[in-house]
Formats: sequence, structure tokens, C-alpha cells
Amino acid sequence: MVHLTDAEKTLVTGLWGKVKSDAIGAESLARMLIVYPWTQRFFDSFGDLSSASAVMSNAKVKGHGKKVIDSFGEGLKHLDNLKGTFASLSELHCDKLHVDPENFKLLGNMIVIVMAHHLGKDFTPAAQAAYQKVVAGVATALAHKYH
Ligand code: HEG
Repeated sequence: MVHLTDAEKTLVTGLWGKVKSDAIGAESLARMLIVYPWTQRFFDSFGDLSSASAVMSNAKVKGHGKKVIDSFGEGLKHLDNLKGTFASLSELHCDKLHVDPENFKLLGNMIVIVMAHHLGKDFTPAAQAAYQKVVAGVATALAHKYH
């Protein structure tokens, strides 16, 4: 169970308002696919993922990145109930999509890295620590219904 202090929650939601979440989603998903190429196996229908530039400019990657980050952003509104918030998505990723839950951690780390790039010095060590807790909590919640 992830626990954030009130100060951390304020940091998390405040900074989320400062980023272009669509860009964060698209870039994080693309970078995951490039840096951990075995994650591409879940995205057979996405077309050309054959090079870093193909991944970065792939419209389906951008579209799916937005879907994922909108869902992540919704989770930020329910930091005290991530397991409940992501319960049905956890079932979907387990039962229908067969996504190895280790991948949630890989994407979560990528989200933190991309946020650091976008926010620069606004992403203070305290903010980074708070986001690290959030992505870990989301990964745990998404893995919760696996069996
Ligand atoms: Mg998943 C679909 C959220 C990580 C692979 N993911 C989806 C959908 C959402 C979502 C909202 C659409 C569900 C629907 O259609 O009802 N995903 C989501 C979050 C995170 C995540 C919030 C982590 C922060 N997903 C993730 C990872 C992988 C993955 C790490 C694989 C490495 N997701 C995946 C696939 C689909 C979704 C293959 C179906 C894509 C499609 O065919 O449209």
C-alpha cells in the first residue's frame, strides 16, 4: 500500500497540472518500447515499431499513450484507493491482454524519467520521490488482480 503525505499529494497534483499529459503518455510508452524492446510483443497491431524513430512517430503509440496516461491521471485523483481504481484494468491486463505485470514497473519508471525531462528543475527531489511512490502504487494496483 502506497502512502503519501499530504505535502506529497499536493506536489503530485500540482505538478500534474503543469505537464502536457498527452505528450508524457506518448513519450513514456514510446521510450518503454525502445528501451525494453520485448514489450513490443503486446502491440502486434501497432504497425511499424522497427526503429526508435518509427516508434516515436507511430500514431498508434501516441493514441495508446494518451489512453494510458489519461487512466494514470485519473488514478492521481484516487491516491488513497489505487487498488479499487485499477481493479477492472488489472483484470483486463491479466485475463485478456496477458501483460506481464513487471512491465507496469518499467512503464512507471519511464513516466518518472519523462516527467523529469519535461519539468526540469520544477521536478525537485521531493517531487520525484513522491512520483516514484505513485508509479509504484499504480503498478502494484494494476498487478493486484493477477492470479
Ligand atoms: Mg495498458 C490497454 C491502462 C500499462 C499493454 N491499458 C489499456 C487500456 C488502458 C490501459 C486504460 C484500455 C483498456 C480498454 O480498452 O478498456 N496500461 C494502462 C495503465 C498502465 C498500463 C494505466 C500503467 C500505468 N499496458 C501497460 C503496459 C503494457 C500494456 C506496461 C504492456 C507492456 N494495455 C496494454 C495493451 C492494451 C492495453 C496491449 C490493449 C491495446 C489495444 O489493443 O488497444
